[in-house]
Amino acid sequence: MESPFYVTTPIYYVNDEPHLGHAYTTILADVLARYARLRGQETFFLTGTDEHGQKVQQAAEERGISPQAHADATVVRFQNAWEHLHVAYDDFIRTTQPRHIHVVEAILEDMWHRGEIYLGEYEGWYCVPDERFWTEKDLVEGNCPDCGRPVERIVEHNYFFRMSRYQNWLIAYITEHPDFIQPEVRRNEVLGFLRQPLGDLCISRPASRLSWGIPLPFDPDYVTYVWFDALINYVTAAGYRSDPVRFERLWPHTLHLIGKDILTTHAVYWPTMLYAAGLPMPKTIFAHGWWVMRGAKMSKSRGNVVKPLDLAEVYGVDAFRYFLMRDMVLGRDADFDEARLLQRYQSDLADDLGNLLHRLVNMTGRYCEGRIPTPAEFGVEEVALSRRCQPLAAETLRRVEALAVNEALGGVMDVVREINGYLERTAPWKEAKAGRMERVATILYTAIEALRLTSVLLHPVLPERMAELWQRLGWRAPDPLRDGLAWGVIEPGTAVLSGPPLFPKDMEA
Ligand code: ME8
Repeated sequence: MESPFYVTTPIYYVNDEPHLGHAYTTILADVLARYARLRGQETFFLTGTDEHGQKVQQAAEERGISPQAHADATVVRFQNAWEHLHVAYDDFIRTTQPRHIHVVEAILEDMWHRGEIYLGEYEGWYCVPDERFWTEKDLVEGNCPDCGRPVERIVEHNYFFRMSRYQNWLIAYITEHPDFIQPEVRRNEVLGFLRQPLGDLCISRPASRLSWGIPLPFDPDYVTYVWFDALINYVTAAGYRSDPVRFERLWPHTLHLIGKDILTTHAVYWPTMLYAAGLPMPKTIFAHGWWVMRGAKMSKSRGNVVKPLDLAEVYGVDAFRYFLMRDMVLGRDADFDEARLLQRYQSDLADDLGNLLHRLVNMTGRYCEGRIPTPAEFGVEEVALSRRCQPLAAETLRRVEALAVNEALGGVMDVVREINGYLERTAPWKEAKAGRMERVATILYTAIEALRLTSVLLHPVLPERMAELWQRLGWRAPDPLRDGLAWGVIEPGTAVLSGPPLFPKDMEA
């Protein structure tokens, strides 16, 4: 039995409009989940929204509505965006849901009773828009080091989690589990951070200043710090305290996908919180790079935010997904360049893949009465192509498992190009002219079967376009889809369908 696969995205601030960065992490999680399902693993893919905190409270006040009403109105932007981008999550968690609030309360209560939380005094520089305290030395010219805006001096009583206790444990755990924080550059960054003394974590905010949060069960004058609340979403949705059997089965196989901007919260706060709560660790925390524009991080203040839905509108949703997956080496930053998207679209999708289908359907129409032909004897070329195809599924799934999605896609597209090369060399149109129809049948069958196999391996990235391709080939994809990963699956005799190009070239007009 394959182990289960549990993948999470960060839960996004409900106030934000979905942008390219959100879309990237979410599509990546979707692609990994779809490949895991293809492998036959029990798969659970979670995304959601982070709905408490100052920013939501402020935005609601500005609109003159309750924070909950504000969250209810804005969450749909994420839900609609994911639906539009063909994201098939299994669960969407909102931190304002009772199921989550119960778990946060239970964890706080338990940690309070076991002395993991104490009341102390907090003094520091607070950045209101970022909802974060900074120390004197963090400040850049007296301003918030993150957003550059002015900070306020605040002294107050607050509750603290004894995070400092777990510094040595965490260093040892990270060192002994090389898969825990990935990629290596991020693991080293965390270990570097842990060379400084680790303080305790302030986990409350006075309700007088911030009321939009989960009240501490042992002191209702305080609400839970938004990160302490938000991180817990991952265990809530996996069934912690509601379905212990499922939780035990899934949790040790968790992959948290995050952007590198939220590494410390996930790689330092979260593991120590889990450890203090007596819970096991997730398998991997993977921090991917940023999409940047000419070297600069996209941000609203810089005015260089890419709206994913606008791009998907122009190039088609699946092509947009393909570009994001093909062009980012996981872990590194990638420059977002629309010219590159266009180039990928035209060469990989329109020329290599779409055109191949078009040619095969046309030739099947012309030479084989529009039906998938029965092959005769395989020659050297056919044996070579089928040998190239047979290990492709295992190779692709292995690369995806190692989180090398761009390489996996590169490998499949190499085979698509080889099918084109095979057709050029075997030239079925010449064989037809010479009246060697058995040879035509063998060539078309082999090329169609090879294309069908590659299409199953591209389906996690191009779900809608590949379903369309199957229709054109008259192929009814089996359930489970993995049965379609074998060689020799397509049935001779099925009618093919001609239609408009899979990836039209005049879309930018
Ligand atoms: O941080 N390139 O939510 P958030 C790639 N609520 N990915 C990017 C990106 C970019 N330019 N910009 C953003 C939060 N992202 C918290 C998370 S989790 C318990 C709480 C992605 O709405 C990336 O995944 O600010 C990043 O981690 C996430 O958006 C931040 O989303």
